[in-house]
Amino acid sequence: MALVEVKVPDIGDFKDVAVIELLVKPGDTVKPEQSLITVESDKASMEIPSSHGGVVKEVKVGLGDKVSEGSLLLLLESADAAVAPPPPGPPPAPAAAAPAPAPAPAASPAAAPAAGGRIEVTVPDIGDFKDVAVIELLVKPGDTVKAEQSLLTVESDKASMEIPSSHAGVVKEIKVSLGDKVNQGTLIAVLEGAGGSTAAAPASPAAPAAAAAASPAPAPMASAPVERTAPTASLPAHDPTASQGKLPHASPSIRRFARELGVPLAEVQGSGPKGRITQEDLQNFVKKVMAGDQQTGAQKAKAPAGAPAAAGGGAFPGLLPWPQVDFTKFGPVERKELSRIKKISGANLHRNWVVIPHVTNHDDADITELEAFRVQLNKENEKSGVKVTMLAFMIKAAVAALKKFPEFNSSLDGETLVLKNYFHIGFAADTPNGLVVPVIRDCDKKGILQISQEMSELAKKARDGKLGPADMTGGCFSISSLGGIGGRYFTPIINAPEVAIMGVCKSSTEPRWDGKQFAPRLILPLSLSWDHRVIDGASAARFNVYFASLLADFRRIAL
Ligand code: CAO
Repeated sequence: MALVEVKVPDIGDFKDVAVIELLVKPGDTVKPEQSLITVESDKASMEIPSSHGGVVKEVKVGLGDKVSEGSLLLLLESADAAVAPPPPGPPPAPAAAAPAPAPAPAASPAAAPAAGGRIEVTVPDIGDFKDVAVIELLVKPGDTVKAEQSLLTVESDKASMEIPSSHAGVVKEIKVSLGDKVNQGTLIAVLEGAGGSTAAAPASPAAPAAAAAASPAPAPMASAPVERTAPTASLPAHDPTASQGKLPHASPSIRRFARELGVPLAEVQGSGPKGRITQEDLQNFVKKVMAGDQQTGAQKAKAPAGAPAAAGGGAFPGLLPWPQVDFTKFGPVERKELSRIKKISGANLHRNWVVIPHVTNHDDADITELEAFRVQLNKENEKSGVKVTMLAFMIKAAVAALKKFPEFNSSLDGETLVLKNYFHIGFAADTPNGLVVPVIRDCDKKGILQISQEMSELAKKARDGKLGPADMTGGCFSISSLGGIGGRYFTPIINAPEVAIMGVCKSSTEPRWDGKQFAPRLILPLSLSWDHRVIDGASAARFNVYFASLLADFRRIAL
């Protein structure tokens, strides 16, 4: 038994191509020419075969690694190292045991274009690909195409490739149909030239699109041959589990389209020949996800855990792009870049709003007596310089409510709830540059005066832009007060990883029935937003009722 190093053979002009699929693992027995990995460039992908048979001892590449000719792929324990020596010369055609040393199907030189005249586009040199079936027509009569733009996709047993146009122009006629077998030189389309200037130079074929420049050498699979195993779309491509097993059968353009939409191709049911995924299959999949009839594997796997990654991974297939509007068409505008704080807080608010299933419960607190007490306190403390605010009372009330309803003082860690035995309360502060949430620590151990003082110091620091990270981290629960401004109720966004936030608006004197008559009472509107993964509606209603009862009679806090 000899230990054999299996390397990437000559793959033509392909350099630094990404490994998108590992087809074997340590312990597997492989035969010579058996496909080991799949690599992919922008327009093509291929399977790389083994130079030897044997048992895989170690895989030396990982998903996403970039490889070139000579890169070490794996170590094999081979009983017959001599049987299939590693390729000193031209390799045993990669692309899974040689479906094709296809030179880049650089646009065929084709018939010389008379500027603005009729151009016949033929299949260029596609190496050993013979009698390959047309599986996809990418353009139709009337379309304007650029030189090197893909016109159709052909497919052999183990690879597929897009065939580019040799010239720019308008498609007059498509000369092949789905299922037709084509070879080098087969006429595929007739174009009306767009002046011929953009056409590929007949003598030296250009590389097909982004794929490596066409090497006239019979580079195995060089440019666009795209083996049929598709990389899963971007979403699961980053999810190692999704790359295991059989990958779907789809053309490069479909795979690219799927990646753009974030669709996991492995989950799409193909309706084409041999289960090939068509554009229609992809669109139907997206429609179903959008309609809620279907979840992607990533959604199924991650959503219940409540991990922010569920949304952070961008799992919104089919989401419409943001409208691109030229506002100057409608009137004069000026552009102003968002402040640093707005950029940071905006990203956090966006994530929290999208990831957390928010529910907001509204209630009222009668703060008639408390406000009278606060005014009285401030009169007494006038000389101390510390102004007692309603917010300080609300912070103390929040601590008491968190003690009574501990799930409000928690954070989700996957499927585990982390319950906190400390009481750090954040408060939203409006600053000229945007919203920040400084945190007052250990509010259970501090009195109203100390909390008021710390709050005023932190609010000043916030306005002066002097808050440090330590001033804004570690919060358990936040309060957002718009009381100094106005409004009735709103939906505050939970400050993750907290699970609830109390929003309060401006108190106003309202008539309230006291059992005998309507009496004027000072009413504070409350808006409690909570994370429905952790808290349920009954608990939220109880929390509000208790919180309001404390503000209505602050003596209860001592109970
Ligand atoms: N009802 C009626 N009046 C209220 C009130 C309420 N709920 N809350 C405060 N007030 C009064 C205060 O008593 C004060 O009146 P006086 O000047 O007569 O004493 C006035 O409104 C201004 O109060 P304030 O806003 O300076 O003080 P505060 O303690 O209430 O709030 C702070 C401090 C930092 C929270 C606040 O300045 C702030 O930035 N609020 C905005 C928070 C915010 O933007 N939230 C939205 C987040 S979601 O986008």
